[in-house]
Amino acid sequence: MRRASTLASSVLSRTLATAHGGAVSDATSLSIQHRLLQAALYGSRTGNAHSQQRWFSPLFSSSSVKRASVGAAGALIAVVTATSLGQEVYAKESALPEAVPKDVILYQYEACPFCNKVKAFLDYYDIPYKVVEVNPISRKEIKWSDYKKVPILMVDGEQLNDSSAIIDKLSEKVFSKKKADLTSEEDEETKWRQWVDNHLVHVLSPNIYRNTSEALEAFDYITSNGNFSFTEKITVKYAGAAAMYFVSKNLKKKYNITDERAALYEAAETWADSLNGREFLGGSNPNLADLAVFGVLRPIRYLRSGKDMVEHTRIGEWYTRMENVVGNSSRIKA
Ligand SMILES: N[C@@H](CCC(=O)N[C@@H](CS)C(=O)NCC(=O)O)C(=O)O
Repeated sequence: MRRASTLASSVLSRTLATAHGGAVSDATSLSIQHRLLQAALYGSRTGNAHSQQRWFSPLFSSSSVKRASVGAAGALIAVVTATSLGQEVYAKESALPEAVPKDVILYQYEACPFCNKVKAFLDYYDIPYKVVEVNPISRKEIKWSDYKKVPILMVDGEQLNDSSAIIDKLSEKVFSKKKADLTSEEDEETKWRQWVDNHLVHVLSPNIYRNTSEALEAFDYITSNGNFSFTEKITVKYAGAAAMYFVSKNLKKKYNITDERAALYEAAETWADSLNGREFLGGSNPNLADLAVFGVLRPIRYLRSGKDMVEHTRIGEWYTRMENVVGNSSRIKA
């Protein structure tokens, strides 16, 4: 009990530091965001079959996907991906086998938007990866690292930090692309990737933390999911609910958001406009910006906020195309 109250005060004090603009604000709020997201995701009951499968059994799903190689060009192979439900068919790009790193390990929180951004890239390009789920309170799984956030990606023994930097580095490795050789399409891609990091991710937290019912639904569920000890599970449920109040208010102030749902809808509409009639920002295939937007939205898509977003904006069709083209996870057993 004593340990529980110590944990509670630790979670709460980290959160209060956030609420008062302390130095740990982003790290703390995102840590708690992870817990909330994870809980709410697993608690989601009305998501479509595709997403349910992804979140409830992401590993080794027997393939409902038919893939047929339709030729190789340069470093890329186009692969046709079709779901067993006979949904739309999209060309999927894969790295040539010899360019794929042999040993990839992702240190992550299951529902962290930045981690999901990296996973969207790995899944889309069929790069096999193992996952180490980090305990967000002790972070003992990354004790060995000087960098204390997730995602951390180990690629054939090399440590890569920060989602966008990880994706840049992986793209270079797998596609031999240099940033200096940007075409105008890649310029657009860069601009929108920055929009994801500088704007979109900041709109997500206030929506997820919006009110006690959304938060409590999530925290109820989190007590039975995630990488937490027994004591932590009990503690996080109560300390987390209290913490949410402060985190949510602080984040709204920090990012100048008055109506969080309106801000989310506006971001979704802005993204829909950016497509300008194209299937993806990248044209007939997703580019890194498509993957970034999809990755950070994936954890919230089947929460109340994500459902509201799809119901009230034009982002839904693009999102469904992304689900189809990204396909099953390329995660392998650790
Ligand atoms: N800019 C980083 C942000 C990473 C980040 O803030 N991750 C959060 C989890 S969503 C984190 O690890 N926070 C530290 C903590 O939980 O203590 C990225 O894009 O990877």
